[in-house]
Amino acid sequence: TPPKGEMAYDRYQPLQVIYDYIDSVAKNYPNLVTLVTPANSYEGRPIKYLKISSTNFEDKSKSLIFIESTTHAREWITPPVATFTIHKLVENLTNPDMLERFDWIVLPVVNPDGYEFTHNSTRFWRKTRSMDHFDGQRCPGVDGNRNFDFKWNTVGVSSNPCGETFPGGAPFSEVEIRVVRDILHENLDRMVMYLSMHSYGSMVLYPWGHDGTLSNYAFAQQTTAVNMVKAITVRALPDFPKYTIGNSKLVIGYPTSGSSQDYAHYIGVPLSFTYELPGLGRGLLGFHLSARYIRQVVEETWEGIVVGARRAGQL
Ligand code: ING
Ligand code: ZN
Repeated sequence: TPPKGEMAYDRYQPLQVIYDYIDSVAKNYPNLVTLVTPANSYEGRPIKYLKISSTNFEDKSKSLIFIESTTHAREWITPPVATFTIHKLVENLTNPDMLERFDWIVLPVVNPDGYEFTHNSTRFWRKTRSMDHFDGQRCPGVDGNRNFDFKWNTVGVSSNPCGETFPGGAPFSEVEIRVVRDILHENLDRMVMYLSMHSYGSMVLYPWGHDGTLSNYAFAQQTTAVNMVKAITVRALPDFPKYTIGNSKLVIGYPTSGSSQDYAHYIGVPLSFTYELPGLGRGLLGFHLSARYIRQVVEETWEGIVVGARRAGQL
């Protein structure tokens, strides 16, 4: 039987089940967990995250790690990774150093409107569902991972509002992305690592995405990523794709501007990674990893997070 409160990881869950889980964790562990609902999405759904601390989060005495997922609606393997991280920190603390040494913020669904849309209407929707951008064209949605204010709207974006990588009418036009921005800034002085969960491709990526150059932290980023991937690989299924590591432009093969990974690093987070979690198959099918692999992916990814945290704590 699963430990107290654990969500089911044998199927992909709608938003309400994820939110019920977050709410129940906050209710059952008030000394460890604080639920924050900083804003509602464009369509009015709450955006929820947990602050997790074994001491007092507001003391700001520990280094902090921030994990978010589901900026892109169709990347269904990412919210289970976030809720499983919560589970391992709060309900099943097999790695007590993770709470002794760090406070955590976990935001499982950055884009609740898009996520619900993929469940109720269009499985492979990527963007938000906002309709504010300019005149004429009636296409909803902005690519949240092109909406941050670093090199915004310069490369790797679609100027067409109907495009998958439309960066919005202005930087931070999306309320969902302003939530991520505000978490980064509010906790910047002690944030040692930021993980942005995406799928798919089995990659750990780091800045700079816009031009493929390396930051001053490239050595720490590369060695941390290598260690995270080693830990994942120990637990990985032998016939799953092998993880690759590196600068996002060089590894993925296309430039990106306005990404959260680059923005976080630009404002001063030393270790800022994009995880491309595993997918099988090609094209859109890769976003629809069979639910039988959810538990495998969340458990192996947790191993990577633990090793990354330990490394971040040594910087
Ligand atoms: N991939 C990411 C994207 O937003 C990425 C890859 C993220 C590249 C951050 C560079 C920086 O396109 C997916 N699958 O969303
Ligand atoms: Zn993505």
